Amino acid sequence: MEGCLFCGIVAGDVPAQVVHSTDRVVAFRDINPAATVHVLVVPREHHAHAAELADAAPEVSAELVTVAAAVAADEGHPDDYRLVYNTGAGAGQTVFHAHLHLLAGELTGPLA
Ligand code: DGP
Repeated sequence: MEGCLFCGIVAGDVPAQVVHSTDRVVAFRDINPAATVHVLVVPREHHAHAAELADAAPEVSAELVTVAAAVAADEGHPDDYRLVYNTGAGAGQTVFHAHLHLLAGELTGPLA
């Protein structure tokens, strides 16, 4: 989607530290980490938020969780991590391309 930051990252037009990618999903480090491990897992296809993604592509929605688990394990936290979706500006969503926050290790700041 034109003008979407995370579509730009998925396309490789905006630089990001990508840690995992599949045909349908990309995972990259959050630019403003709130934990020692803070990775965003996003669908390649644009959907505004988690519920819209789950409605349109439930299998991709599930894949975000399995990719997050794989990244948590790769980062040394196979059994202890948090998964967060902010949905709506009132809940702190600032980028309107669905993204799952993976947080592990020590919390170092608030989630935007
Ligand atoms: P949310 O507040 O749930 O919409 O989370 C958006 C997250 O995106 C926030 O934690 C900061 C992160 N973010 C914003 N801009 C960039 C960027 O240009 N690159 C990366 N890697 N992360 C970004």
